[in-house]
Order: sequence, then C-alpha cells, then structure tokens
Amino acid sequence: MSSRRKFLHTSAAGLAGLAAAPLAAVALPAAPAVGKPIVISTWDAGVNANKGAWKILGPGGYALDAVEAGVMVTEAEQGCCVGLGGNPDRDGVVTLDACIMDEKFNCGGVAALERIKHPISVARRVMERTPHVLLVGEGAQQFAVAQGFPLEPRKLSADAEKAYKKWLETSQYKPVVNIENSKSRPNGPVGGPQNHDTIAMLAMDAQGRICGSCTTSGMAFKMRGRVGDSPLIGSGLFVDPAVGAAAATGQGEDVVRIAGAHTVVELMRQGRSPQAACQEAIGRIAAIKGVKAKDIQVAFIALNNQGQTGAYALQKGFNFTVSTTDTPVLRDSEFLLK
Ligand code: SD4
Repeated sequence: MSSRRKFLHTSAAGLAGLAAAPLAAVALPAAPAVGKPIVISTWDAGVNANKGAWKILGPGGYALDAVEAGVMVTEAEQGCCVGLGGNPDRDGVVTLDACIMDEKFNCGGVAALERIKHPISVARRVMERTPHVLLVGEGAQQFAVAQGFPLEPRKLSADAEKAYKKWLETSQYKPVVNIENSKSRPNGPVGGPQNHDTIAMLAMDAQGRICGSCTTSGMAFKMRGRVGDSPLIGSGLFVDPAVGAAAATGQGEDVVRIAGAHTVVELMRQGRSPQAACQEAIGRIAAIKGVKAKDIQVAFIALNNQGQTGAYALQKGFNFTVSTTDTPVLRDSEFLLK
C-alpha cells in the first residue's frame, strides 16, 4: 500500500474508533426541580423587572412569558442602557440588541434595531414566526413593522441627549465601568435607583421550564453598526434545559471572545455550581485581558435546573436581583479584582 493510501486507511480506522469510543463520563443532570419558580436578573433594574416577571411566574405561568414581560418593564423605563431611552451610538442613533431562548433550544434575536420600543418582543417573534434566529438593522425593523410594532420617533431621551452632547466634546470611546448600576452613574442616579439598567433575565417556572432573555442599547457611543454579546445566543444568553441557563452583562466584546453564557452552562454541566461556573468564566476573561482587565466590567448570572442561582463579576459594583416570591432581593455580586 502506498504511504498515502496507508495514511488514509489508518486515519479512517482511527476516526471509526473515535466514533465508537465511549464519551468521557459526565454526571447525568438531576431531574429539574419543579414547583418552585425563581427568577434572576442583572443589575438593580432587576427589581422592577422581576416584579413584572413574577406576575406571570407566581400564578404558575410560563417562564418564556415571564422573561419577556419582565425585561419589557426595563425597556419601557427611560434608562441609560436599555430600550429607546438608552444612550446612542457615536452617530447619535439609539440601536437596540436583544435575544430570547426557551426550554427547547428555540431562540431568536435582533441586533442594531432602531425605533422599536420592545426589541425583546421582536426577538420572540423572530423565534416563533421565522425560520431564522437573528435579524439585524433595517431587516429587523422591517420585520418588526410587518409584525405590527409601531415605529417610534427618532428622538433621544433628555438624559441621553445630555450624555451624548457631553461625549461629543471629546468623542473618546471609553466605556464607563458599572454605568448600568444607577447608584454608580457618573452623574448619579437618573430618576432614582432600580430604574435604568441593561438587563438579562433567567427564570424557571413551576413546571421546571427554564427560559432566558437579554436586552440592551449596547455600549454607549459605540461605532455605528457595532453589535455586542446581548443578541447573540451563546454569548449574552444560553439555555440548556438539562443543565440550566446563563446570561452576561458588561463589555460585550469580551463576553463574545469566550462565548460567555454557553461557557457558563457547560461549566455547570461539568458539575460546577452556578456561582463557581460564573467565577471560572470570569477568570478566563481576566486571564485573556491581563492588565487591561481593570478597565472593563463583565459579569455573569446563572441558574441551574435545581433552582440554584449564582453570579460573579470581574470587578466590584455589579449587583443582581433574585425572586422566589413577589418580593425581589437585590444582592451585591462577588467579584475577582479586589
Ligand atoms: C454590550 N453587554 O452591548 C452589552 C452591554 C451591557 O450592561 O451589558 N451593559 O456589550
């Protein structure tokens, strides 16, 4: 046999062997916890958003409806980082990113969507009414309008207008760490706490179904056309019913780099608790960024199918909200850079 034929022969045999080889033992996930609804979301916006979600989860409703309705509360608030009240891109245009995922791997997203009040609902329509998972820009808007979503005026909120004018004085792109947390905004809370944040939400309903959502106006003063992690399934959000769900917030580029939410879910599959999984994913980002890690914030939240939650951030200042009743509990996250 010629050496090339021999090589092909042996590699084919090797591949066949690989296919037949048993996979490394992985602990089988326990059956999902049922009867104990729970919802977790990012930042202090989660307080109002969780209340919205609980109206559905509390009486036994579907987690997908809960994660949509919950983040719609934040989208409707005129805050810095979510919905049409958000900060614009460097050309002065608000562009919105969102995605949603259910307990059966159905998912949908929109990116760089303009003039639509509830991008999360458009993401759900993408999931339910198209053969695709992601629509962007003009096409996403065209789809939204065809689905009956009204086109809102192209107008910045008063706060965004002010922030944009200030930014134009230097035009330096420099994301502000923890800008999402209303307590730590450079100009202080705008309109009070629990009001103005980028939001990702994970929920398990009374039947043990886990779903997630994520919606944002993205990094303030980003390049026109920039898309972050938030509308990307596997980066900003991931759900695997056999394991749990995870979501991200903060500097999207660095979440995408490690396929963040998917990484957290895979770490939980390997046996990590939600918090340990978030911590390990943050550690990877820190290792990649090196000394530059201090210039960014990234945080993950996670929920496993036993109803346990966890969160971890790169730096101080990230908080998240958990609800197991109609009273949300706001917690400060553990963080890496002390
Ligand atoms: C982005 N991850 O567009 C988003 C921003 C964010 O809290 O989550 N801010 O990169």
